[in-house]
Amino acid sequence: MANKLRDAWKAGRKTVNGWLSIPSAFSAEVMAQLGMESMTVDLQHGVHDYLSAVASFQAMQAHGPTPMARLPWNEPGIAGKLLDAGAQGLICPMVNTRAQAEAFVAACRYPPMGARSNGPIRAGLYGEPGSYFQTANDDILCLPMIETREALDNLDAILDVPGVDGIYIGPTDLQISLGILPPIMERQDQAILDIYARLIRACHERGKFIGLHCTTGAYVKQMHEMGFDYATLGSDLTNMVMGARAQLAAARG
Ligand code: 3PY
Ligand code: MG
Repeated sequence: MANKLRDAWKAGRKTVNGWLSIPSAFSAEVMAQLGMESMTVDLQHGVHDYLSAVASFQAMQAHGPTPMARLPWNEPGIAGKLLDAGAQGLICPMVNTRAQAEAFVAACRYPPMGARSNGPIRAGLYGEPGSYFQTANDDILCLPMIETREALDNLDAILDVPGVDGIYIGPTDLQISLGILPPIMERQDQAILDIYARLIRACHERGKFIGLHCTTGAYVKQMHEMGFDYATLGSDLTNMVMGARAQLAAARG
């Protein structure tokens, strides 16, 4: 089975990623029918646990976004469980060194590329019956997060790890690490945009993909135009709050 998201990026198509923080299959289903190319269940700062993540993968399946998850941390146990449950891409927070990137890749790939254990209990339902093991190492997207000064310093070493498909920027942790305070998701400061430009160049020189976390459609568009392959459009939670707040303000006149 191919990964539609990887195919889109290879073809040069910019994609929008949905972000699920609310531990509800219904929320996942409603988000999934909006037409975003991928949908990421957040087990780090989102309220999801393993079972709500599984239910969210089930709920989004009919609508076809590529199912992804953000790990709570760089830990192979939960990485394997989320892949077995059907995640076709993992985003891993706080990958700061080559060794940490190698550990993350090892958790996502079957031997000889990695050390993932075999047992795709739900993932095996996707694609041709019995084909999962043959294609998983090529299909699964392995996306370490670059969100510290240390990760910027080790960027080349992280990107050069075989099996790293690309990176995902955590704008607020990156700013905290760099001392650019207060942390703001959609900064326009030239210093930050210059870092983003350098990261885009480093990824694209190697044929790797790059995305980041955003809150608004306007910033997603700006980041796509800047060269990002994918960008996250807020979350189910932030979109709910922003929509409700705007309508409440309109109602109160
Ligand atoms: C950050 O801003 O650090 C993030 O991880 C966004 O998800
Ligand atoms: Mg972060």
